[in-house]
Amino acid sequence: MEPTHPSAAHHVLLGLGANLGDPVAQLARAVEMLRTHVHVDRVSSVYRTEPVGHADQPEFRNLVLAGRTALEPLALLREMQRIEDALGRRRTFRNAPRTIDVDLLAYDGRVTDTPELVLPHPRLHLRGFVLHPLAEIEPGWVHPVLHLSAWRLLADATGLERVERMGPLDA
Ligand code: PH2
Ligand code: MG
Ligand code: MG
Repeated sequence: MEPTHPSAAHHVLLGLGANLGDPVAQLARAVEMLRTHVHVDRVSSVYRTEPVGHADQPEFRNLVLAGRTALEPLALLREMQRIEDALGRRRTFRNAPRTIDVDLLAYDGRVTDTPELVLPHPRLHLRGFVLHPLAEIEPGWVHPVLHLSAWRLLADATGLERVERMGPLDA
């Protein structure tokens, strides 16, 4: 097994999405900016996904990355928001189109529910745009509340939005 630096010992899963501007370029830029704070182990393919929630908006491009960080969850969240701001995110309404969205899906096996942060992400097991890329890179990851693997969550999910795998981020 690859040695883990003790200061980057927390396993994290991040979900990224974009549907304004140049979505794939913004995903690539966000992944690069995240490398300052997260040792990135795996990045999924880019997926073209049907918008969930607010239907009348462009298709999304989504990916999931797995890595390790030394930051505590709220400190990581702050850095993620800084990256969203730097890439031109405007906060308008819930589920609005966005140049970039970076969500903390999971942090170690932590389970928490506070106004700032809910872990694991409360809807990750319901969303094809998370489950498909997650099952691609970490099929054996176990949801700490549902106690089901990513692969199982995807296999059992019904009525997911349309999701199409496009290819690697850098291709
Ligand atoms: N993000 C949302 C709401 N709906 N739909 C898709 N396909 N992809 C997303 O990333 C997404 C969404 C809120 O963050
Ligand atoms: Mg989101
Ligand atoms: Mg978000």
